[in-house]
Amino acid sequence: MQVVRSTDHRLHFPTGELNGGQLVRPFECPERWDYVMATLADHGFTDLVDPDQSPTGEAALDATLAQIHSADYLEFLTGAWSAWTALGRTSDMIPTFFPARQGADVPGRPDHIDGQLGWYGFTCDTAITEGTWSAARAAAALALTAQRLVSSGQSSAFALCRPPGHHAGGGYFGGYCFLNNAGVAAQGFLNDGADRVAIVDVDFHHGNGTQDIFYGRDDVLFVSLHGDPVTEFPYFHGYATETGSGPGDGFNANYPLAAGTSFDEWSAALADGLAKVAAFGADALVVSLGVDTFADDPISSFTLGSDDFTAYGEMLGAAGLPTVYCMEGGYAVEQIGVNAVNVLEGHLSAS
Ligand code: SP5
Ligand code: ZN
Repeated sequence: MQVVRSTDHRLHFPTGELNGGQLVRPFECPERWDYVMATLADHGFTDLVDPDQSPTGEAALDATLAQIHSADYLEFLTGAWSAWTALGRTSDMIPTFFPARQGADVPGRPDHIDGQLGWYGFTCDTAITEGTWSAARAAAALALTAQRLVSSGQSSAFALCRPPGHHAGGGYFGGYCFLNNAGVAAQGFLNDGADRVAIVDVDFHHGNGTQDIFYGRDDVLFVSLHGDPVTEFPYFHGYATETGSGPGDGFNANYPLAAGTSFDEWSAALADGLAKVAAFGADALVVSLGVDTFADDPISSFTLGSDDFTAYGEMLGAAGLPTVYCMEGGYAVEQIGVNAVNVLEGHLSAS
């Protein structure tokens, strides 16, 4: 399996994250990438690929981003840091002010950058820094490059995305995410001729951004297994009652699971989700690969052990679909390499 990666991820590293009322060192940190790379090397994943950042590649990325994010949101991300520093500010950008009720009654986007941060951001756990836009673009380029490899005949590929993407919606950032990398890969498959694409999100947190992007569409089936939003981030979405809207009704499947969920219960939900993928008749599969379901993850509450990651990688591989894996969360930093690589090895042994 080829691995698409870029050192540009280092351009994004905020100094702090607001967690439980305190500014802490971000859980989503650059060392995560180092541990995954080191474990990949140890396990013989040595076919490393650069993202396509040629002018053609960049143009393809822009075209695909425009299909899943709004133009005004992309423009905001592009210019956010200059708008911030124009005020003489030098610290990381963290949203402070939000429209009540998600802006339902707000006449329009404010002009001040502080207002825009709350307009486009939905959390205070995610800061924008000088290099965030470049890093987020590079991560999305990894996803698109991995998809291109698979559409051109590889059976699977791994995009080592950082920052992650599944909390980024059509017009918002948060949950450490800015651009929806898995959404880019899914849209890329459709653009290259697939009729139906399934996204299976195994990150501990609900992929609210991916759900948002594809909620009204019937060409992308979204399946997410996650901590029950009654008690877990992102709190406001991820309920089983959210099944899609309009033509997308029936193409969104959420599996909220209680704190303490074991691998037996979790894998039963995955089996159910994969049966939906099979019934849907997907031409390709995108996996939002967060490994924060691990028992020792510092911000999550499931109980998977490292061997369980191999077991569910086999289930994903047995689906027999052309597959792109996009890295999402996982914050037990020293174990995220082995957990992620176990999934890839499980996939390869079963496909
Ligand atoms: C990509 C991804 O995994 N993003 C997750 C963002 C979660 N940020 C908020 C974390 C809230 C943690 N609450 C800790 C509760 C400890 N039991
Ligand atoms: Zn997560």
